[in-house]
Amino acid sequence: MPLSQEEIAAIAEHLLRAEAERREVPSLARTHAELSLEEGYQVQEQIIARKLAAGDRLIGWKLGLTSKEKQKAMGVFEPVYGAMFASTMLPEWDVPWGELIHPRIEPEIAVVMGEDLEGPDVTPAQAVAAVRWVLPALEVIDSRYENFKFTWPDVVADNTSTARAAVSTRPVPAAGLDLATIGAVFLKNGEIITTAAGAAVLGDPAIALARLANHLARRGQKLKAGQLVFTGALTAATFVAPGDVVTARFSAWAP
Ligand code: OOG
Ligand code: MG
Repeated sequence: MPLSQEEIAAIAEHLLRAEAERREVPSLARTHAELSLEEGYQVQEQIIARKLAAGDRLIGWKLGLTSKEKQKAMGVFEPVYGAMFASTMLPEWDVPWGELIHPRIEPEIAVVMGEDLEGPDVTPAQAVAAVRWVLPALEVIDSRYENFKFTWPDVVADNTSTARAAVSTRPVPAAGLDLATIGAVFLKNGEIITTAAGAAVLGDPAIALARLANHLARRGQKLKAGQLVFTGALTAATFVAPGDVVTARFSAWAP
């Protein structure tokens, strides 16, 4: 049975409360086994609306579960789309432990749109042509669900675990840059955890960007010039504890 608007709103409230109180909650699959993907996005839209009503600002969007490594790690084999807010962005490269539940960190290629990009039927070539800047980035994800255990609709409802993120202060012009062959080395406390290339993201982050624009079109939205997009982690996320130092080195920015 489809959920009522009241039930959708109640789930959004429940997840926002978990975030505010830094408390993990059981997977919705346990309480709302019937939650559909469409309803997951409706919950996410409620969360976005409530954050904006509380004074936050939408600064862009993200994809998640775009790499095989992430999909295998989380057991969800489809990309997901979520929103990023002014409050998501970290002013310093410091994890605010006291504000989070059980953060994990992952390396991403982020882009800044130079032009609006509106679906449907956006191609990867059109998507990449609308990008102005490319930025190496780290995303701090913090699923509101116990032990990061979620289903596809669950993670969508939870705004795809969005918590915090940081981007490099050294943007590189997108023109002439092949996103698929950007190499990345991901380190924790000086040890290499994983290595990857941009192609880990659905074959090319440009494909991810086109899929995001087409997804947004289905939801009556578009990518706007100036918006930031996180195209999805290149590798599985790493657990972190206070004192850990996580670094991502990207080839386009090699010294
Ligand atoms: C879901 C969010 C995934 C990514 O880049 O793959 C994500 C999660 O793993 O908690 O942000
Ligand atoms: Mg991510």
